[in-house]
Amino acid sequence: MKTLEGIIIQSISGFYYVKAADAVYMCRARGVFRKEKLSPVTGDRVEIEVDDTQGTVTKILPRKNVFVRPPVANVDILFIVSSVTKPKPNLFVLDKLSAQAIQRKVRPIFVFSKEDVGDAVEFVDIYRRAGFESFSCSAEKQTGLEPFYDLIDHNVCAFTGNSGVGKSSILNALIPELSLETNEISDKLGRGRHTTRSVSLYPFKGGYIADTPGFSSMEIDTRGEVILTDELPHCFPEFAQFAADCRFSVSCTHVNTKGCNVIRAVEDGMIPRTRYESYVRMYEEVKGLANWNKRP
Ligand SMILES: Nc1nc2c(ncn2[C@@H]2O[C@H](COP(=O)(O)OP(=O)(O)OP(=O)(O)O)[C@@H](O)[C@H]2O)c(=O)[nH]1
Ligand SMILES: [Mg+2]
Ligand SMILES: [Zn+2]
Repeated sequence: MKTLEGIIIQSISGFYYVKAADAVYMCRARGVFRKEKLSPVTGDRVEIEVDDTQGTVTKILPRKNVFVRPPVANVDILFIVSSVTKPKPNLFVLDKLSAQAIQRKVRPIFVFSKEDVGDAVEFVDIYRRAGFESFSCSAEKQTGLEPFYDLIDHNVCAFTGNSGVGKSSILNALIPELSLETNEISDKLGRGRHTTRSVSLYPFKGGYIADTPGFSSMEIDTRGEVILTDELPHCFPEFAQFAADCRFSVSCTHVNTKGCNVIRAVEDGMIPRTRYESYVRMYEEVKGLANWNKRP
């Protein structure tokens, strides 16, 4: 029996595959995690006790951050992937995912895939105007993939996005020997078929990329990932330079407020309107909750 330190590269039905000292060990988690309501996730740095190729995860090392959906830890960059068509981007979902990334101090980057079958310019532009990195690509035609090489360099990155947007296809284009399973989206429903079933890390350029199971748009409820109204404006960083000049700056919620400079910036075209609309919708969703929490 020896103790090693490693990283969880995959977790499937109760088993954790831990890469440590150049080997991969199939591990179970120590029972105590369940009692502590703590479960190891892909991306976790862990201590394991092993003999031969099997072992036990005995300790989760401190996390930089952790996402509930997809379950992945210690992420530097979150690639928020959507396809320009089939399925079409749902900007509210993208804005929610990026807000959750920012709240965890993870850098969100917007990727518009399948540029071979639709026009990505409008979408790419919204997020560039909002100050984010944003680009389009095609896994099919192998175009626009260069930014991944620069960005992934020594970082841990994760792909997220609806089922069928082409996350696994992009990974296959970047690392052809992976041959990950991909599937046509359903013609009838116009959605993906939930092909990828677990979160897995693949080594790339000194870092890792995580492929994750896509979700359906309906399923973007955010249990356990609520952003309260106080924090919400910070999750829309493009508001900051304007928020400073709101008439009642400290207390301005930027929602139907007289003298709000953020609203003015939206009207002047300085902040993309879709971003502001997502902000208001997220604000309305959590408004009651924040008040309840603030009660003495
Ligand atoms: N035209 C075109 N089709 C693409 C492109 N990338 C992926 N596809 C197709 O889109 C479908 C879904 O691709 P996947 O890679 O399985 O999507 P995914 O995001 O991994 O889906 P889940 O694993 O279910 O989350 C497949 O039929 C792919 O061939 C692209 O750049 N252009
Ligand atoms: Mg997939
Ligand atoms: Zn304001």
